[in-house]
Amino acid sequence: MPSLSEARQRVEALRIEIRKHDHRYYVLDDPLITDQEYDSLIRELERLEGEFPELITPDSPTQRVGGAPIDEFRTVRHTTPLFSLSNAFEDGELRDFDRRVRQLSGSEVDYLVEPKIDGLSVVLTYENGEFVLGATRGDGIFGEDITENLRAVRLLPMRLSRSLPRFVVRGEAFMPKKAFARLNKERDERGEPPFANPRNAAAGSLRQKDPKVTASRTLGVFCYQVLEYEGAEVKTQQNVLDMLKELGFSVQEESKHCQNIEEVIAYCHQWIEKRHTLNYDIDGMVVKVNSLQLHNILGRTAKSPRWAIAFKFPAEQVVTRLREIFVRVGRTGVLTPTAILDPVQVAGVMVSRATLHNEDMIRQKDVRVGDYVVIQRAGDVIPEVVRVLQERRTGEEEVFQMPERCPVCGSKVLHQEDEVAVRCTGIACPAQLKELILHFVSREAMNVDGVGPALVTQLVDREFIKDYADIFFLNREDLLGLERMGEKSTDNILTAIEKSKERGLAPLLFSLGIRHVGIRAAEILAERFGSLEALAEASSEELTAIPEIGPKIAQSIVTFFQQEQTRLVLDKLKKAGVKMEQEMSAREEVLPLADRVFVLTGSLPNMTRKEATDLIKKYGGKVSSSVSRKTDYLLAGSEPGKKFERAQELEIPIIEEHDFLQMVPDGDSHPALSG
Ligand code: 0OX
Repeated sequence: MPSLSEARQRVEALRIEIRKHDHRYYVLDDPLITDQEYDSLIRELERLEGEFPELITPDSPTQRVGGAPIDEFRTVRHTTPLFSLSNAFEDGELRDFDRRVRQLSGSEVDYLVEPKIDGLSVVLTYENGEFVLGATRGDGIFGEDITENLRAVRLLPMRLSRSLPRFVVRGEAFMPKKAFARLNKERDERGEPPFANPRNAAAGSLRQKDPKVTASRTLGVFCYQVLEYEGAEVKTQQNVLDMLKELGFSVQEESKHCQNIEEVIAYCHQWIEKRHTLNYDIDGMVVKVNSLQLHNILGRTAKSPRWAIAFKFPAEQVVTRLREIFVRVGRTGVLTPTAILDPVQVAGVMVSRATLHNEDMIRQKDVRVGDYVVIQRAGDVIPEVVRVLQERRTGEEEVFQMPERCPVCGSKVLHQEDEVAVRCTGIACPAQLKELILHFVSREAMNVDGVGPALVTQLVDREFIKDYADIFFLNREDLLGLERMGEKSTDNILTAIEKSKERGLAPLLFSLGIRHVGIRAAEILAERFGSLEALAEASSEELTAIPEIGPKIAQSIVTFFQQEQTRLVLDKLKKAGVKMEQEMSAREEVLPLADRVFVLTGSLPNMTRKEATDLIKKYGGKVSSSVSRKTDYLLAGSEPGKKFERAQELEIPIIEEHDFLQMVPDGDSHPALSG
């Protein structure tokens, strides 16, 4: 272990290093190191701070996600109202603005021109140099307190480079275009609706009730206006930006000082062409009178300051013909329809494909094959179809049908009612194979130690494995021939594979990758059916009769076992000697309510609270007095109180006495049922 002073030096060096990489990544979009290398810096810092907690400071990059999830955002009244900008769409409007400004100020005027970030306005308050409050703009008078979420924004300083008694600054939060593209791709793959553009994605990320979700999103904030400050006089907007930078904020680097309005106009026009070269969306340029003294003289109208105006860029949408709709299968099995277009230039890039996201979107927009469509680049990254030109239809256009079978492996696809996504149900589908195998070997599933992403990639790419059952037929030579596989690691893996055959029914069921069957459902099913064969025979009715198995899980199980591929793979598992039954002794050992947390409310029809509590405890469960995310069931009687509402809010299963008695072994003969 290093000494305290060695640790302090290293911690400080790491923080500087990490901040430098944040800047390269978020502002310059030019990272110097890989994500893994970045993570290892963070981990090293976390480790040192773990060993020496006295070195933790609130501005450390590790201290970003503090708060627990909240139910509602607190409303905050802004200490200084936040005005919005008036807009100019044409050069003439900029000249009119300049004329007014010069008239009112009685002199020639110079300007500062800044790209206008298309994000959402936030207000940040620092007291004695520490970040204490972050709020959305809201209506300019009242905003929402999103402090905890803003803490998760890496680019935002939690402590200023010098301590000022009170400092309030306004900035724009945004999601970089690449991060937006990545997020929407993941959402498509998970069957979640995509965000329409980076601004919505940034707003959605900052309005998360759980700061951990915000922390998982890539966001930046550029600051541009000081709302409250006491200190040495600052004379111009240029000085404001310099001061913000010096205090540790990120500022947009492309602002320009212009001597007159013609220079302003020329600079704005340059950016109409250049806007797409930035890694974040800008929707115009903000033209500001440079002198802050003039800001006071010019004042404002009811809504906007007279010293600034936004020059808005023309929208970039183009029309082209949609020739075909092609269906791609993602790594989690979601089918994504993609439009194949006659190639056109959009925002400086040749485009020949556009995402249609999902079937619902195609129906909503009534997109047909052969249509003329308006396309635009959402966040300038992935082009999307905005709308159809109905007036150009000839009647020859064809309505698109989502295929009933996976275009990659031919298995049936499943479209569950409350989901937008359509998924392939094949368990040997090449598009999903790597994910399926990684899940199969993971700790809670078959727990095959030593098999990670790098190995799985090699096994699949070399076609040693075509489905997860093939793992059990790997031989020593196969493994030894792979990169970075020595004798010892090969033997360890072979031993782990052999051992996994004895994992038992519940982990096996979980490992199969049946949609919606998590580890808990797998345990319940193993308990009920006792063998894989028995489960494979179960009907939807039998399954839904089990209290915790809803129609969605049931449908997914039934479809799974109906597939030809499933049968082949399960046969192989059986041949390999994988244990597919639950041993009776194991079934009895596990108490039926082991670790389940119950909360009681209201009075039960036939039992006292004490009787119910004793029964829960007898079978391994616990009773808690209040409903939280840790609660598994609310056992509700008549006249339930607040706990009932809380359980509904948290979507915790609410059961009645009758359901409860079904969950315990001697429940059927309990006096409550007979009496
Ligand atoms: C931006 C941006 C927005 C604020 C109130 C008066 C001037 N989205 O990038 N607003 C302002 O300044 C306004 N500057 C900006 N850069």
